[in-house]
Amino acid sequence: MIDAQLIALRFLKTRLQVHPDVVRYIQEQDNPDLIEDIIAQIPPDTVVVTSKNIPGLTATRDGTRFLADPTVEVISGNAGTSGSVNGTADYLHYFRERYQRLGSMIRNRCGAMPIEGLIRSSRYRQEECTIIGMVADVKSTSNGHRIAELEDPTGTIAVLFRKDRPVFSDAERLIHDEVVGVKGKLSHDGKLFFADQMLRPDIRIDNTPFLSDRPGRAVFISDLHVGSNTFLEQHWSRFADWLHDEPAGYLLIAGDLVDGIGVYPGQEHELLIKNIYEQYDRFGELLCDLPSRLQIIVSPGNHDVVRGAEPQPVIPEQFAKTFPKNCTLVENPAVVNLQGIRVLMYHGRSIDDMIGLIPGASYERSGQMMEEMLQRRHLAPAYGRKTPIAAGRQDRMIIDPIPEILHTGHVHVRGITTYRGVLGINAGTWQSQTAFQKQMNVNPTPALAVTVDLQTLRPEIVSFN
Ligand code: D5M
Ligand code: FE
Ligand code: ZN
Repeated sequence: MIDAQLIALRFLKTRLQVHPDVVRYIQEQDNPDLIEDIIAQIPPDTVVVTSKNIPGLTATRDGTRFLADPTVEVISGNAGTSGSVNGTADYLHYFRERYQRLGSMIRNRCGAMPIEGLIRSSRYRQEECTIIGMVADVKSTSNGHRIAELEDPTGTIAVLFRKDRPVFSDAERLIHDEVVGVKGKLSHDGKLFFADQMLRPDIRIDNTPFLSDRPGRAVFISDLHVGSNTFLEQHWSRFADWLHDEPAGYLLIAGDLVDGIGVYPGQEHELLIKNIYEQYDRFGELLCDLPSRLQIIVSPGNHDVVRGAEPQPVIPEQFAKTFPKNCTLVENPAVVNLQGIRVLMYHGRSIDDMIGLIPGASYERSGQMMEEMLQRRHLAPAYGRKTPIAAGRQDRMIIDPIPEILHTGHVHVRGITTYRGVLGINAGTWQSQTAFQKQMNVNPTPALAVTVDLQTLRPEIVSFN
């Protein structure tokens, strides 16, 4: 494999900086001539070499689009699709499917060997090869290296990521149950695999978002927590007034519509509306006060009345009696199509788990958390922690197709990011800090909305503080 530092140095010699994505791409291609090809075709005045400078790479869009007009098309996450789990057979199917689908995204970029075949034969010892596995376990050694147990349908192997290798920064962010490829060499005795490089399913570096061919604006929010005494009703009414003059066609709400009942200890002392039906009635009234031209898309979160296990079903009819007609109820997660722009809505409970597992991750950086999801092509990689997942036959948490926009919530902290052409939006909350959040050291950024122009995908933050 070509050393990352050598690649960077070669570009520096030509007074060029190089984006880490390009370094990674050159390493994956394992073609040293590519560096000279890039340099030969660099336009003058270039400072940083990006994926646009790689010859032969052209803008790639994921799939074809059918332009839903004027209504919103729900691609996945329609009512009644969350399903139940039927015993261990479904559970096994779930993980096999997760492995196959995420593994095939990696296999497209490298030829991988089955783990069992690799261990059995002595032929491959000390030869560079690639394996693809699900992380069954991962921990640090007493010397500060990282060791992971990778599992594929044929077998398992211990993989060592040395702390003095560039691959270590990827290995530090390994999460249980994610699927990764590892390039490296098997030890003499066939018991340990030494990793040189890690490949995640990821988004292609030439991924280019679809743009709407006609004007359109969408507004993104989440986490209203109606019914809580910390719901910011005055800020909300300012938002409602603003919407009357804003030429937006769509309003998307990514969960925690109401505060719910009995969600956290002592919640009853912080509820203004202590009846769950009345909480949804009030939420519906708030939506009715918004302009009727809006298409409103509503998905649930962990405070909502539906089961906590993801995918979460749509808000049941008996709670949605006051909701306006221009309101579409979807599951969590869901993919919706707005004028060809695909939006993946996910409340974001898994962010709690990722913050505990990824060094340096924090609630302040919700944008980075969305990048971590996109790199793993999975909304909730770690199974069996704080995020309950209903392991039905299909893994609905896999990020496929690639959306133009990933819309999350839950953390109550605003975050906006663009990762390989995908716009990540977390608009924060409409609830001020609760006593519980104070205790947890969560510092919310309330009363913000994010608007996106569907012709440019440019986001803008609007504050109602
Ligand atoms: O989550 C609101 C915020 O509070 C979000 O940043 C996660 C955080 N939170 C929620 N529950 C917990 C627990 N149990 N530990 C630590 N942090 C937590 P919401 O879903 O609106 O309550
Ligand atoms: Fe919330
Ligand atoms: Zn939440």
